Amino acid sequence: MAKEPFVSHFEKVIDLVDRHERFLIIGHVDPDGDCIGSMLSLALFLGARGLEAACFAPGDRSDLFSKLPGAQTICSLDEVSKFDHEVIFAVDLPTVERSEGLLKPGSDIPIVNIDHHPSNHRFGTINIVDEYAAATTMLIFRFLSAMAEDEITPDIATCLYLGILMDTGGFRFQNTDAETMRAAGRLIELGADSYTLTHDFIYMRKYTTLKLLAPVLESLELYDGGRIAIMKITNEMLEKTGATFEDSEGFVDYGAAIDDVELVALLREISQDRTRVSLRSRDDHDVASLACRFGGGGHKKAAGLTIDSSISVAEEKILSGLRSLL
Ligand SMILES: [Mn+2]
Repeated sequence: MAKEPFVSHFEKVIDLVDRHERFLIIGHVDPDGDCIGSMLSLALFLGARGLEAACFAPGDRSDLFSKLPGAQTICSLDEVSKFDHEVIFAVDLPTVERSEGLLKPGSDIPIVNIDHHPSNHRFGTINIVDEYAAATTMLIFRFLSAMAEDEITPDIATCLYLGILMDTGGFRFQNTDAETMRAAGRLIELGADSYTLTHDFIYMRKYTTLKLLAPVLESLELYDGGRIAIMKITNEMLEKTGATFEDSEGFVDYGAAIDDVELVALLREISQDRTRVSLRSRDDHDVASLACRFGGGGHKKAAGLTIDSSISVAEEKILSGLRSLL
């Protein structure tokens, strides 16, 4: 956590909440558990105050999220385009790109930018950005606690806990520090069901996920004496197994689990001339810097990007990019 505790920022946001009634909450493309947890916890908190909150994140998301409390506040682009919001919360969202034109920095509508990506562009009217926070929900939790901890219901605690759980990989990643565990403990006291969330979001795998895992592991190749691992998901694999790309959440970590592997890339064929790449780093290599070279972003140890070329051309580009990091 940053030394600056954002107290003065929180006061400004509390003032915004007190003076307005309609809030749009925007997350990043293909929202993950932290993004969804951030959006829903805020929406539930505002909703319980009699305020209107609508959530939107572009792209795809796991069906699993639809059973979370507050999931009904997630809207389509069509719905949010008609929503006459007065304030925007951008959560777990490092840049305004791919916000479907909803985020217009410099317009009359204030933007509260709450995020933990080091690559965050600080595009908000108020920026609560702390790259040392394990999850964006850690920052939302701090904000809601500053506003009114007694208004954090078990449903809100559940959504906040989910963000921490997912972004720490079930409390296994390096970002799992004492403050993360203290926050998780407090959220359990406030009603988050740790066992059920861990079971549903960390342990459980769909049948199609396991079917897809087989060819993806088969595709794994090691380079540079085993220091680099590259895995692939092709459309053919998805068709054969009946899986979707969302079923592959976490697959990249299998590559990182191999002894001696320092860098991992998982390439996903989107079309014949478009490839999505997830990167992971062990040790000290900065994959966010590589992702940025291709117009992507993320964290030092986990980043993503899209390349406008076929999966085989993308593989060559990424392999040489990863080699440049060694
Ligand atoms: Mn996050």
